[in-house]
Amino acid sequence: MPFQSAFHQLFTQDATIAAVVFGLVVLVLLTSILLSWWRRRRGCGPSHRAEANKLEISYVALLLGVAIFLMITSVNANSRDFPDPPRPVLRVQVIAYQWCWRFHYEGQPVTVTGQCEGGSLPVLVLPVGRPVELDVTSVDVVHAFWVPYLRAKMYAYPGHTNSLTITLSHAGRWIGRCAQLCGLYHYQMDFYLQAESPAAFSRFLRARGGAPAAMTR
Ligand SMILES: [Cu+2]
Repeated sequence: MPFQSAFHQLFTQDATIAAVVFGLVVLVLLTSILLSWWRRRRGCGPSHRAEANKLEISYVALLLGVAIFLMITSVNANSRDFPDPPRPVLRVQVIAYQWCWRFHYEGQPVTVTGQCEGGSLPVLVLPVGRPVELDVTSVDVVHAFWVPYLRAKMYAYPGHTNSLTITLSHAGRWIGRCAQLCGLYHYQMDFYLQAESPAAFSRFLRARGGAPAAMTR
């Protein structure tokens, strides 16, 4: 999925810059502590210099340069046009509520939910290699559907549906979370995304009274 690679690129770049800046700050801090300790040992007190204009201006210029670079690359990535996703073979309604999730397979008598509070998390089972549209909504307050593995997040608003088409490349199981503070038990709003081979996915639907033939094309 093209948006995944755009996000991945930007995230890697930003995380690298953040790590370098953090390293520099720690280095300057440690050097200052060591220098001050060294001066005290030699009997000289702290420096009486009140200003270090050149140093401060270079510091501000460096930070400004980094901020401008981050802004330009972010705006560029955001303004990129991505090709329309392929036509989905399956639509799943992702319904968020305080404080768990419900997944309804459209056109099928299949709805999956769980007990986030008790730790039995709902599992969103999807077929590998097939485009699936996730229609994300909420029945109460604003939540956000977030699967870190997918590099994608979608807000779940009450009375509105946000759609996201994904194609999973291989079988696996990944954690998903609510990424919008939505109340007291927000932290419990986790779920699993599980990708199965189309045959296993058909079995999953059939076991719940679904008709998998309706999905394949
Ligand atoms: Cu939440």
